[in-house]
Amino acid sequence: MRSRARAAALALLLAAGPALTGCVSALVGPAPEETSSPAVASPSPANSPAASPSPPVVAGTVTARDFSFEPADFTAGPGAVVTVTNTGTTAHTLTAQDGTFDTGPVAPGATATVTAPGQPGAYAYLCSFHHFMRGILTVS
Ligand SMILES: [Cu+2]
Repeated sequence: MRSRARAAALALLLAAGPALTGCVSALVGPAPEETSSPAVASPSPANSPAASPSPPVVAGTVTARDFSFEPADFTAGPGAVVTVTNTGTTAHTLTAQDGTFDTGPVAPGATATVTAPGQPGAYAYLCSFHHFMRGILTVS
């Protein structure tokens, strides 16, 4: 286990966070769902029409891998839905530190969603299994 080296790599990834924010803005923007994206492939089994009268807009996608989020820092509109895809080989969660949102365990290869808080602000989150996996969801 070369966890020390891994931690160093993670630190580098986190340092790159602000640079990644630009990418997310593009994701979060008004861009209509383009069918060309190979990563989308969402079968959405939980397509319950009775659930919500006005479905919130899709804000973007975060990837949880071993052992970081990409992008770690991202922006979503109030109440927007963020899709979390786990491309790693172990389960991860995307959990607000204040408990506002939580995917619960996301198995390798699985996808989950969280709903961004309705109140603008910066919400720190982490993986409840690996507390060094962290990021910030900015609601604005
Ligand atoms: Cu994790």
